[in-house]
Amino acid sequence: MSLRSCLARLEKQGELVRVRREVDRRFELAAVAKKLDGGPAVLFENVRGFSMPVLVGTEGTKDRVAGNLGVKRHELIDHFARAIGSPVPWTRVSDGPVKAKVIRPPFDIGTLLPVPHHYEKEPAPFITGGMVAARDPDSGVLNASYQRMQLKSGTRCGMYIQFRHLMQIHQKNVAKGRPTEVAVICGMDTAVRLASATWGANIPLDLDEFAIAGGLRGEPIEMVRCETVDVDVPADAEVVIEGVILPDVLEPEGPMAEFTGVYGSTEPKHVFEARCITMREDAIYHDILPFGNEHLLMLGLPYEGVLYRYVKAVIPGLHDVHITPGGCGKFLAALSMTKRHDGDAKNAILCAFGAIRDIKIVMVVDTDIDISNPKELQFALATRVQGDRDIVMIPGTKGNELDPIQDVYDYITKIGIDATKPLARAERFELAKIPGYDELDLKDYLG
Ligand SMILES: Cc1cc2nc3c(=O)[nH]c(=O)nc-3n(C[C@H](O)[C@H](O)[C@H](O)COP(=O)(O)O)c2cc1C
Ligand SMILES: [Mn+2]
Repeated sequence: MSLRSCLARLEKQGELVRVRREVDRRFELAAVAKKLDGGPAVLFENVRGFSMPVLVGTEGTKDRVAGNLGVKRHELIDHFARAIGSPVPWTRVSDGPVKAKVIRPPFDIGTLLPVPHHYEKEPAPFITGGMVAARDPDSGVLNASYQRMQLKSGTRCGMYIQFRHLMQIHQKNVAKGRPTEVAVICGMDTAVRLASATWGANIPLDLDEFAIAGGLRGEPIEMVRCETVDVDVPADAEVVIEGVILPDVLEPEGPMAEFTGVYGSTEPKHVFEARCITMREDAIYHDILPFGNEHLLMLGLPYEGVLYRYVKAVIPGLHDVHITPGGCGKFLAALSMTKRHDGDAKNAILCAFGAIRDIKIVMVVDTDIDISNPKELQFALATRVQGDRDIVMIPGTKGNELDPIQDVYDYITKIGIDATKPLARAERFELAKIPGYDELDLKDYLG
């Protein structure tokens, strides 16, 4: 499903609202988006000074993500895990809607695109929904990942790249004294968006994210060659900014309100220099509100697919996984499983830590707990955990640099919590039931 057909679907289902009143891209747009957070997607049709509308929230809830991918909510993780296992390679086409307008320098990105300025202490607008496509110089395989971009003047942006695949690619280029040619893709369907946020133990550098997106979509993504860089981009993207990551320049970047809900620091970061912008005739600018529900889901959902596939390979009793929004979509993983031995839960904890570096707290529960329900997780924590036996701590590990507590101590202490019932006394933890409750229909009793 393309972004355009997704919009039509959301509108039909009453999951899209249009804001026709003029909004300022500085704070006002983000404030409205935050008020609607967790609710419908929103299309800002009238951003002061721009004719291009801004769209936020197409992936705002799990139900919406599932609907966009044409699966049921409970099938999401399995669908994702399957796409990782059976990627569908993309195909090259000669032309596409994204080539309707081709704009060459000189231009000012901030004048052409209604990039919102989200939070108070940010020094400039940030592109938050841009997927950076780049080619690995060794294998030639494309990589895609989100990297935030701070608008500077003209064709220049700051880019914050943590040590994952894009950074590996860039370091290979730097070693040869070359810039990294990239294309920043703004405005795509759920499949490409989620695939671009996929990372973890079973996602190697030579696994093309556009092929994972093809697996999610159930058909190959059609891609077109860029005008000025050796990169391909989806033919039906809304906006593409072509350019290079400079090999030998770092400039101050930030602070930005990050997925942790707090501001990061100002530090020397990479610099992107645009060479060309291509866009659809009536392009939409696709934004992600940092620390919004959509952002946390887009971080957590792809990790759930990776986590499930990785842990399930070793722990067959694994039932379900959930990366909680309260844990910033990265730090807190809940697993439910059927144990054969009491030690199985701790094995699952070790496995989960191995799957994704960013996971800091893993909690394992029995299958009678709904891990997507915070109340049920707290219940398991409150009634099934014996502190001295069930909590393991692994100090001195590397977490995510943007975790404020890692910033303070320079390392992370990972915490594993076995909140499963001890097998020998499982009957002591049986959940009380009322006979007839499940079948009972209140309509028969009221009115
Ligand atoms: C909305 C969003 C914004 C993100 N911003 C950044 C960022 O600014 N820098 C970064 O290093 N990772 C960022 N990430 C995480 C990476 O995009 C993600 O881990 C990706 O899978 C890395 O892929 P790669 O290893 O193929 O490069 C962001 C993720 C999302 C969903
Ligand atoms: Mn990658």
